[in-house]
Amino acid sequence: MSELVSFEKQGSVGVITVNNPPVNALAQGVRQGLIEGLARGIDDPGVSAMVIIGGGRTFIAGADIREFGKPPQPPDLHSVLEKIESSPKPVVAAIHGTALGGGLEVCLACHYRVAVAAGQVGLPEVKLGLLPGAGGTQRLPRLIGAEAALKMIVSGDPVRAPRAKELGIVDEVVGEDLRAGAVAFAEKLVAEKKPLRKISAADDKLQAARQNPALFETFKKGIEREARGYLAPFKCIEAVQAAVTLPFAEGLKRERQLFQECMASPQSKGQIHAFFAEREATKIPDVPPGTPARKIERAAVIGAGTMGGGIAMNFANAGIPVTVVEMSQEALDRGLAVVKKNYAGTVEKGRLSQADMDKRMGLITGTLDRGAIREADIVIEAVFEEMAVKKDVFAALDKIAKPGAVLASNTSTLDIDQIASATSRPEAVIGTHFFSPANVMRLLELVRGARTAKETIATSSELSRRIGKVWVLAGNCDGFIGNRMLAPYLREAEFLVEEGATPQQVDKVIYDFGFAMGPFAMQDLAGLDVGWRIRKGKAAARRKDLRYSHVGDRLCEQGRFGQKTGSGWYRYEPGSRTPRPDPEVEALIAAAAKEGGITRRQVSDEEVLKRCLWALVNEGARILEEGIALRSSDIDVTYLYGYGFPRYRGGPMFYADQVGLKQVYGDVAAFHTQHGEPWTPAPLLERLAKEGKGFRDFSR
Ligand code: 3H9
Repeated sequence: MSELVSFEKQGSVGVITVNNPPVNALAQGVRQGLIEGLARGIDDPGVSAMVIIGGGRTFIAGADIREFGKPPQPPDLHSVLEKIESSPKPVVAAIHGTALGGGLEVCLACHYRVAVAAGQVGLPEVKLGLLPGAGGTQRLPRLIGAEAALKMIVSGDPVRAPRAKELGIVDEVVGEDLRAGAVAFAEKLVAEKKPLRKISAADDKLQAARQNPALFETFKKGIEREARGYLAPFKCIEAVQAAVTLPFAEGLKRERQLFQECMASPQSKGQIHAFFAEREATKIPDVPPGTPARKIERAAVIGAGTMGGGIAMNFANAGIPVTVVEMSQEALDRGLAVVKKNYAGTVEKGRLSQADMDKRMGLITGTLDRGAIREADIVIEAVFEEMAVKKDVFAALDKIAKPGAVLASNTSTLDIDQIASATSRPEAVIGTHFFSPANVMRLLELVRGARTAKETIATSSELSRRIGKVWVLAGNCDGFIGNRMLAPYLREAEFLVEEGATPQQVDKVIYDFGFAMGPFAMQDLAGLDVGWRIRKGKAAARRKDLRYSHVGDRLCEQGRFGQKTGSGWYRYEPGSRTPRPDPEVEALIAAAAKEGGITRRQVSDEEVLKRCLWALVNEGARILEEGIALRSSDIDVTYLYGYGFPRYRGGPMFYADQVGLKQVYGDVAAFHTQHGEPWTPAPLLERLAKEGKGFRDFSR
């Protein structure tokens, strides 16, 4: 037997256990072991049925993603499944943890499935830019109908065992002792002489879809907006359609073809990169697992503004009591009313029960008394983005907070070391850059100051995990990872419009590339005033010999702060979020260009794309070389989760690697010749390009 799969007899039931930690992925040894285990059960006259179960914390979480792209090693998964389904003795899948992707496909080849109540099943391949490639798109519709299968396969979201039972995926939800429950279930099958249920031979559940051929077009239309730019969701639909229109064997062939198409596309490479990048980001070389961390039982947030309120919701959502401190009753009432309104909106949409909303609101306590933070294990300051204000707050926190508490600043640009210098405990100070709206956006940038203790990092990262954030550790510099890269990106976007592009052209190019929105629509949404305030603070230090676009400042001088004031880079009809081009802005741009001595010209879409993207990448290269980001994939995670970079392109640094750094460097060098100093190629970009390497090859 393969080392990764064991076979044991329990009475007359052969128990085949997969032991490939951490997630029992279907590596070559597991596939081989499953075949061997089955053969033993089939050949042994003392065995009347078999159970396939996962050792450790989960059933099988899918194919081994790390094997993708390598030469395939026999046996392939198809032949394993074929052997399971054609077994003359019943095979029962016993599910705990997660049965995902190829793992669920194994279950679907079994004749019956049982699960513990906390078990989950799903086909998440679409999230990796793929589709279930081992019969999942053919068997699931035959088991639960095409419509329900489409929902699961195209969303990739798992369902819990009780729901899986309702759908018909799971035959029985068993008690905590899964093995005992599954063996008893198998014994009963034998005793009652139940038939071998082969899903591949079933057909009745497909009838509804056959009578409603419009189902697939309607489904496609329904996902068009959300799945814009993605290949895999549409291929998933095609594959399910094949289940309805073709015999099983033909459908399998079609599925395999579509799977290969997805696998060969750059999208799956980008999405698989994103999967591993997100996990890699949590690994901090000098803060290994096991680093002492403080348990967070209570939290406090200073400031009940948009950010403070959103941050408080994160704690309440995770069941952590949180005190929100404000300066005036009015500001506190306003802030808490917004929190309540946000929750009420979610209740209205049916995504939260009233009871849960009440519970969460009950965890949030508002106060004007700063002394109330005494109990908190972490205090997050979320006041005005101004150094003097932040330092005052930290000096006060230092006097009140209990020893060992983490003192965090929610800043998007400011120097964490300076903030920490206002306290007597810089080791407890860390930056927590939440993204707006803080209760929705997944990204959290943790910012490590020069003296931030490992324990502070370990505590903050554990907390990030608890509140469901994807987090990245950044070094301390102006703008950290995300906003430092954003600055040259926005700079180029504004230069491009001065040179002859329009905001709508730039936004369309970036949107069509796959971003959630272009730079101008994004600024209008975020509000132009914050950036303006920051720019004013830095005006004295700005080098007058470098080109500077005044258009953004002029807009703010006219009170055009974006959507919230009804106008910014665009104008907005009352109650509408649709950006409309504004002749007044065009005039402003033309005037600024004239003032700057710029002759306006036709700017190509290609130039727009390259200048915006390579501005990000060139700064990303500096960030990497300086150690502000630990690895290029951390930069990708930041952009995927914080800035709406298209996931199927893997992130800016991965995308640059795909294009080839030689090409990227060539473009940057050409821009440098044309536009001067701001385009000085980052030394790392130049070096890697000349060595024929990519950012992925860089390590410290
Ligand atoms: C597929 O099945 C295709 C088939 O349809 C057709 C084939 C022909 N492979 O997430 P965690 C690693 S496609 C290899 O931190 P959690 C992961 O990188 C697959 N490695 O744990 C990490 O490694 P490290 C469809 C995998 O408890 C470690 O395991 N399946 C795989 O938070 C722990 O992972 C999926 O897409 C894998 N399949 O969450 C499921 N999965 O420690 C993908 C995980 O070195 N997996 N690793 O950083 C997941 O969604 C989560 O990992 C899971 C556990 C929910 C299972």
